[in-house]
Amino acid sequence: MSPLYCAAVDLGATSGRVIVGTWSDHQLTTTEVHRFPNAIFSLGQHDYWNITSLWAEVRTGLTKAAASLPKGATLSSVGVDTWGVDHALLNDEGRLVFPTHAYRDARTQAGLNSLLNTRAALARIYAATGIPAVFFNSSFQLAETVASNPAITDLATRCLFLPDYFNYLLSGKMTNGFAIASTTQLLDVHGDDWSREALDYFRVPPTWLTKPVKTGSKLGRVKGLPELAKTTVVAVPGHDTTCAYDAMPAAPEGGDIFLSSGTWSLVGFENDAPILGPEALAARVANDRTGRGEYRPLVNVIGLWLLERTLDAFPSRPTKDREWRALIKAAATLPAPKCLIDVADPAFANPKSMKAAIDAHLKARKAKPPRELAGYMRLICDSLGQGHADVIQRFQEFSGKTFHRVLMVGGGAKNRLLCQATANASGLPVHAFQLEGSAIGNLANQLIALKAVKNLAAFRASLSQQLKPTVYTPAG
Ligand code: LFR
Repeated sequence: MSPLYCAAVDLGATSGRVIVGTWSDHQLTTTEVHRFPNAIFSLGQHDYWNITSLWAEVRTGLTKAAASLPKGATLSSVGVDTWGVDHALLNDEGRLVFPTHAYRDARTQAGLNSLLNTRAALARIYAATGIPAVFFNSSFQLAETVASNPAITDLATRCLFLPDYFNYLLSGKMTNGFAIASTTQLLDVHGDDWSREALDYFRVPPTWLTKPVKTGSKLGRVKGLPELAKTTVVAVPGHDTTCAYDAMPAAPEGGDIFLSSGTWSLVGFENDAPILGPEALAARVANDRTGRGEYRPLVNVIGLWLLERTLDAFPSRPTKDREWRALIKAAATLPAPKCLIDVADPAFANPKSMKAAIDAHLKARKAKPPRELAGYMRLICDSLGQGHADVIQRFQEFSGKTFHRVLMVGGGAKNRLLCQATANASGLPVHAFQLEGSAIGNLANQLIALKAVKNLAAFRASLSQQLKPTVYTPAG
């Protein structure tokens, strides 16, 4: 059979990429054809995404993707995944009628506090949606938009989450995708449609949303890019974390806990049922869903955002691979910090200076801040390792499962200090895979939709044969 070519558009909060997947002889090979930085920008009191420039980068990437193919070959399909929760408000013509805020904007604080302070409502919304009250939820964002701009309910007729919006720009079709819908705190945790109760509580007009479509739906051919005129837009799980989890070379018999380590550390697993109740709510368990509708309980641990933002305070921050390796080596030779930071402290969500926030946190615990960058690196890796282990422990208690391995993907899987700290704190071997998890999961879902691969289990089996992890065994 001749090879099949697909393009994955994978947009993250700090960088985006377009990757071409070639499926040939039951194996996937990938080529990154375009990579670009992404960042939140502030205007006045608020934080936004630059949607126009992201769209320009997507177009550039797809043009490069088409140009990278052998003569006469075409891209069969394209799929888009992005970070969760953020969205675009549109009118019927598809015009943007409100700026696209970034989820770290502090505008949600008042709504969040009000829900956190009303115990009965908090429990009710968790029971209805399976999503805990976290500052970035689309629910709080939309509630704030409606409350502070009441005219928006006349101006906007549709709410598309970011992967839905890019799917629309590509195909001309407005849909809400299932996986991304499950990140909003507005989807019914027991069903496959929106939760009337949550929409009412947050005052989100139900007409803004349509019943979410599952992964694999074909949205039509790409419009406006002549090189891709024959390419089909496939609704993949629009949420990057869902795609990354789909790319986990998991054992078919279970026993694996997943860690997608990037800006966030996303610790979770696949389960037959949601994990609900007061303890799960207190532990901030988010019952995200796969693109097929299964449950994927997970906890957001703050992740390498801690490090990314701490580096802002150091002009000598590493940029090249060699410099990163030297920093990790220096951090590894330092003695283990006497006092770790509690990575669940909300003070680390979006401070003006991360270094100052860490120093203040340590001071409050009567501990001394590190003296140099390597010390911060060591402190952050060890503290994140402990944060990962705490979540794994809670998940074992909640689910009654015993996990045997941690499967780790994402940028953090390259950081041996972080991998080892996670193994040590959890007491489980960490299998770290060098793979662009989100893009690979995005491609896997396209191949399944194109019927080149039977199902996810078949894809994972083929990936397991192809990949060799680095294994970190717990010390001691
Ligand atoms: C990771 C991620 C997380 C989500 C966070 C905010 O990129 O998608 O899963 O909780 O971004 O959207």
